[in-house]
Amino acid sequence: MVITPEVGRYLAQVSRETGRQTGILVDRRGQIDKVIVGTARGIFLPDMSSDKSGLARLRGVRLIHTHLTEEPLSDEDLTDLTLLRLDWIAAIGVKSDGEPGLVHSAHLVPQTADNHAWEIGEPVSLYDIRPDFLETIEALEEEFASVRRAASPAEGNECAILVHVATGSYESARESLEELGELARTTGLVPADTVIQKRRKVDPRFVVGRGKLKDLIGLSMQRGAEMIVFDMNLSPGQIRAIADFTELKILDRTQVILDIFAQRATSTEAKMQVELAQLNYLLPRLGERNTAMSRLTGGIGGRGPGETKLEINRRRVREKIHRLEREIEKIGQRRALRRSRRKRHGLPVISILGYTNAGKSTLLNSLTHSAVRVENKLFATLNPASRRLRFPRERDVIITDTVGLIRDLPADLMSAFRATFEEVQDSQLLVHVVDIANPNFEHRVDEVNLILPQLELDKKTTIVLFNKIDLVPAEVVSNLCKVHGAIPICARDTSTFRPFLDRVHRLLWKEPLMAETNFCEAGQLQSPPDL
Ligand SMILES: Nc1nc2c(ncn2[C@@H]2O[C@H](COP(=O)(O)OP(=O)(O)OP(=O)(O)O)[C@@H](O)[C@H]2O)c(=O)[nH]1
Ligand SMILES: [Mg+2]
Repeated sequence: MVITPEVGRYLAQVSRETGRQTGILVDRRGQIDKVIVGTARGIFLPDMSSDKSGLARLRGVRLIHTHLTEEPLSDEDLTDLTLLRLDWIAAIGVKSDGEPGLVHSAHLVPQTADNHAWEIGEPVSLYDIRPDFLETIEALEEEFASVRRAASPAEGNECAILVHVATGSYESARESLEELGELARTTGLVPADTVIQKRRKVDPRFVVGRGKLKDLIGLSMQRGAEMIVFDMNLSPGQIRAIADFTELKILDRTQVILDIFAQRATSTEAKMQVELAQLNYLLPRLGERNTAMSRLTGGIGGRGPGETKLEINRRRVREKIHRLEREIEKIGQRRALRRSRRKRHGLPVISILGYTNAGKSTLLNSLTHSAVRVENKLFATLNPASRRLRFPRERDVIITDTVGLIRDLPADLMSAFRATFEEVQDSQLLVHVVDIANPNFEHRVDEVNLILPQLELDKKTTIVLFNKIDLVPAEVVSNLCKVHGAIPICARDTSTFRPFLDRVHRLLWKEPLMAETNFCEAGQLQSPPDL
């Protein structure tokens, strides 16, 4: 039984006598967990955040309360239902003689056509409430579980709702969300839904308004998501406030990018750099003990920086940061030594850089017949690779591949990876690779041009390469190249390299590539032993 008529009648009588709403929270076994006395208009539920039944699941508790004027469920009632993920909410109307009237009720539902998180039942008399309550709730739980399973097919893949708070245009919001979706998928999350909220100003506490947060909780329930990823960087306070309010795991863009880097890092140096960035990100977020913190430090799929699985505290994190900084500096010194050895060889250095996934490593591989990791994934390269390339007349150059750049590169990562870009500062020539098959390539060019000054690379001679021309109609390519002063290439096809290599040759040795050099056919490019 949802509620026995005796208890219902008793609640109604008490309410009539006191002139206040009264309610009970009942668990699945039918035990009354709490009794609550409200005001004439409403009822305030106790804080239940400590007895969580698990994210994105029903709480296992139903609320049965009274309404003095037999009014239907209020907005506050429906908010309680969603926020607390109650099994069921019912309002027993109280007649003037203290007898129970109609019972209004609602429960949460997975995906509905009209996108409401709840379903409101027909009002019935207390004596007509369906007796098969438990079965209904169990069936509902099963439905929620199957939504969750459908949303994240692989074990361990967490489902997330992606949220963009748009203070600018809708177009740029969509573009940015698309990229966040790519980032999320790269890190192993399954984007279950995306939400764009237009706001004049970001709410300083909750980023979006409380009403929107409530919708997000409903949506996450419906989609089986246990996590919300914000397409921006959140302050520690914002993450805490939102996580406390929603009881969901809250991530921001920085965390997603850090997680990708953490998964990608293979060399000791890259691992240390990423861990340093993660710890720097974490430090200001380690506050007082707080439920939001465990969600926060847990990272994605339980991955966090090295030691977070153990007991963490600020002092230990600080110590670790100092240790890492010292070690990274030592590696930097060794790198400097290598650099100076190269300088003694007097070889010119060409650095390839550009937005992530533009085709930088593919270009390096094709130029030097090497096998640097190429992947249709973001941040495939974390360890910059250098190779030697021989031009005619035994003219050798060093070609260096770099870590991909991205919009709003987290500051902590930026400083961690600054060292790898130091090498690039020695280069005579920069090659900026652009994936023109990406519809947003122009914005990406702008983003890279914004980052270059931060890496002190904006004064260098730069060749802009428009890559992946095999995916774009030829006349579009030639127009775009004219407008942007770029050179077209297909990084996978060395036969397209001639104009590019000719430009390199002119810039480095002030003379064109010899006409007779059949330089561009595969096999003609030489790559002598590496340094
Ligand atoms: N169709 C086509 N695909 C290309 C071309 N160049 C690269 N790709 C593909 O683009 C994807 C990314 O290539 P990468 O060379 O890994 O790109 P990257 O710039 O090094 O990327 P990160 O290291 O992740 O920053 C891979 O799937 C490549 O096969 C091209 O000219 N044409
Ligand atoms: Mg790469």
